[in-house]
Amino acid sequence: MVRSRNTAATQTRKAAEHAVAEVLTPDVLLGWYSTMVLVRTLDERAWLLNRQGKAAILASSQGHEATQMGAVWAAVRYSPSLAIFPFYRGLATAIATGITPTEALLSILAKAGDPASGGRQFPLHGAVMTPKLKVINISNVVATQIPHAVGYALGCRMSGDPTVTMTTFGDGATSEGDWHEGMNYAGIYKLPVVFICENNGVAISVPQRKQMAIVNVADRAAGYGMPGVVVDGTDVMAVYEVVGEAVRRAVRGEGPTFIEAKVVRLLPHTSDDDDRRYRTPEELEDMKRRDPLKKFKEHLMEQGILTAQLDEQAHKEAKEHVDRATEAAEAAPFPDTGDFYDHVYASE
Ligand SMILES: Cc1ncc(C[n+]2csc(CCOP(=O)(O)OP(=O)(O)O)c2C)c(N)n1
Repeated sequence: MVRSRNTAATQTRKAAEHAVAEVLTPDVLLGWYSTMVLVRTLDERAWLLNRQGKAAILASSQGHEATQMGAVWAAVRYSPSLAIFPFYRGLATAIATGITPTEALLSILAKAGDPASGGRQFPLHGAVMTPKLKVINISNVVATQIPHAVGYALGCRMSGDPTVTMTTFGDGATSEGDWHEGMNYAGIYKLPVVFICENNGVAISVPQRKQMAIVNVADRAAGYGMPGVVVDGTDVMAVYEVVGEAVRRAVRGEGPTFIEAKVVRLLPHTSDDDDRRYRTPEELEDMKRRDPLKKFKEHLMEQGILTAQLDEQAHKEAKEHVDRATEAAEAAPFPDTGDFYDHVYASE
């Protein structure tokens, strides 16, 4: 049943909160939509801050949001406890875990209050404990998080900790030895790991067809003795369902799952890249038709859950939220030069 507009607007105001669902009611879906609008608005703002010379470098999550958010929401919903090892494109992952837009911008602007690294790392890199889960390490070094995630899952098993471990990465990461070794180990020991490949079809400028002779990366999972599932990563509800099943499988002690979520990368690889050198305008137009936010909006409107008025409200509130976060982050101090060597050398 669709709740009244006022109630839905209240839900919209809670846009940064988790929307972890028992049942996907219209209210829950509106909450998801508002949070996706918030992340998109934040990502666009971060890009602007980069162009103003205030943010050093960014890897946008635009086009990956449905996979990143649907996966975290399902994992939080179905696991008793969750640890996550994401990759650098994870702004939507970060917000879904409970990191606030202000915290994300403190990191993007390299300010001392950055919860991941105190402003000492690439944006959103480092480790952070959020109320709901542990983000153990976000690193720029492609695929290194995969053996880390598998080792963490092994540690949990050995100490009787029921945590499920999730790791996210791109298609290019599956060309790295680290990925193969991690997958193999998790398969042999049936560790509770959910591997999520956010396949946007390119590793910077290298298309998938030049990386592997198969269409679905998921086919590789069979070689490691685990299920390989392909999902439309631009469909948040589809992602929620398959990740939910993979997490429940891990909780039951049945071992790891590999999920290949087909997504689109709507912006260049990073803010330092010019994708006009390797993507045609027609290709980009085609990708925009698969924009997860646009698709979710159309779906909710078709279902009569979202109205033009609620949509406008969600965008207005997201902009206000991001404006406040930008103001706070811009006003915040940079790290003190005196603690430059902290966490680099042992002090005693
Ligand atoms: C070990 C290592 N090799 C190379 C790089 C440079 N590099 C950064 S991102 C990237 C492409 C990764 O592509 P993919 O895994 O498909 O993720 P995407 O960025 O497309 O989401 C490369 C080669 C790196 N950071 N680390």
